[in-house]
Amino acid sequence: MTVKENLIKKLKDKSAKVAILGLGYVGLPLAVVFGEAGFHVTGVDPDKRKIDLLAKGKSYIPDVKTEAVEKLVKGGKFSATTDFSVLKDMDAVSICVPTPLRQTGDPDMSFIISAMDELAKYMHQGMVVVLESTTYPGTTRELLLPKLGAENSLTVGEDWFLAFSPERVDPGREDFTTINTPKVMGGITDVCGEVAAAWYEGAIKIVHRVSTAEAAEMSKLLENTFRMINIGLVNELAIMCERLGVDVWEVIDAAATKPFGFMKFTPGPGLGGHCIPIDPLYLSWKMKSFNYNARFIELASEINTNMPRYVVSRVMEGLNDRGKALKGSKVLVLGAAYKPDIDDVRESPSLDVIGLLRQKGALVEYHDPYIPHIHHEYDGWKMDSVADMMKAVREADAVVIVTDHKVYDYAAIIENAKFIFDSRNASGKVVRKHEKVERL
Ligand code: SAJ
Repeated sequence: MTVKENLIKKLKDKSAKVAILGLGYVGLPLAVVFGEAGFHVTGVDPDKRKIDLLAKGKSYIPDVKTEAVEKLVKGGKFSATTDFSVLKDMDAVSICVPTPLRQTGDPDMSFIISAMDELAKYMHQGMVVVLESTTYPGTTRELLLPKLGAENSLTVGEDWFLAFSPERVDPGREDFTTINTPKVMGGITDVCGEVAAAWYEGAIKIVHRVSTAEAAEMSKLLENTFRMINIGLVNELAIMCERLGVDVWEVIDAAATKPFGFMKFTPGPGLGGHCIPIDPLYLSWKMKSFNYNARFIELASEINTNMPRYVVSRVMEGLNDRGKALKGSKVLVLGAAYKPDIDDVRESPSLDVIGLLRQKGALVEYHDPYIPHIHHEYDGWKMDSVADMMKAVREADAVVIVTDHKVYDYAAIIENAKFIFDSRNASGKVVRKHEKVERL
């Protein structure tokens, strides 16, 4: 029996030992899905707090139920450790580590490199490795292949197998989760793709094969670049409509009545999250090495990045129309999270809006039911969410709706506020037009 045949047999009968490197919002759900499919799973993460919680059978990821972790831990199907040496006994390893941007806007590959350097120490014949972290096309072949294979005198596609499979976890989503979201899989060689697909098919409903790791890497970037560019389009449309004196929300709702050939996106104060504002820049960065300027991405990113400044300019105009300068005015920002009804503040445009308001001398407070404290990573300021939101609404010269959390009573906010700038059309759910309210 060849190395490949032996490994495929172990993957199909679930005797293969599985390891997940990185136990965050991607890795932990994946570990649970593989464990519940019958594999023995070992999670590896340098964060001892995570490991200690998992050892007690507790989940720290809202999408992963503690009961699911507890059952797997008690059943001996899942354990977690900070010790990478467990990898010497593993057959199948999935790498689910962050790929953020550096402050310079370039890809930060440090998490992938450190996971890869650890794994390289324990590589052996008969392993399959799948990278899930969103990254630029070529990462799997240019970075992981030489480090994990050649340096260990292992021949890929014969002694070991390497593939890329983009993560598609949307935190908080309940209709599509790890197990029922189709999974794209592309190998360094066709055999690599076959082995990696055989592994994932044992746990995930639909595995969609592509011919190379690069095709899989690129498909993920298309998914999120598509969103970023279309959001940039409607953000620019909002600016054009304001100049034209046309209601952009009415225009978008009208266009969305078209039952085909149109997909609704809505303008906002900018792009937040750890995917949409970041993933496309991995592609444009890579294309620079081919002397190709990804103009769509650059332009959309420029428009989206400018939206916080545009929102502040609109607040300034609204106060001016009411005889007030922004400087010295009390401004309450509603919402710090990057999108409604979640507690994630990563890359949130709220932080930029608040920072710009502070720079212009406004007396700024914020409220977010999910986020009690915020701080600006580069500017260094810190703030606490106000305790009495409605009191702050009454006292503010301007209320800026930046994140349209469902829990807010927008009718009461309109009633108690002097002036509202609404960057999400949250007030539109209550009233189309109101003399106190201006919208993007
Ligand atoms: N946004 C807009 N207008 C829109 C949609 C989004 O301004 O029409 C803003 C949001 O407020 C947020 C940012 O863009 O600040 C990103 O929003 P998002 O809805 O794309 O949410 P994310 O960042 O959680 O994106 C994730 C992605 N999932 C993965 O990468 C696996 C994305 O591919 C999903 O399509 C998206 O969730 C989703 O559909 O919820």
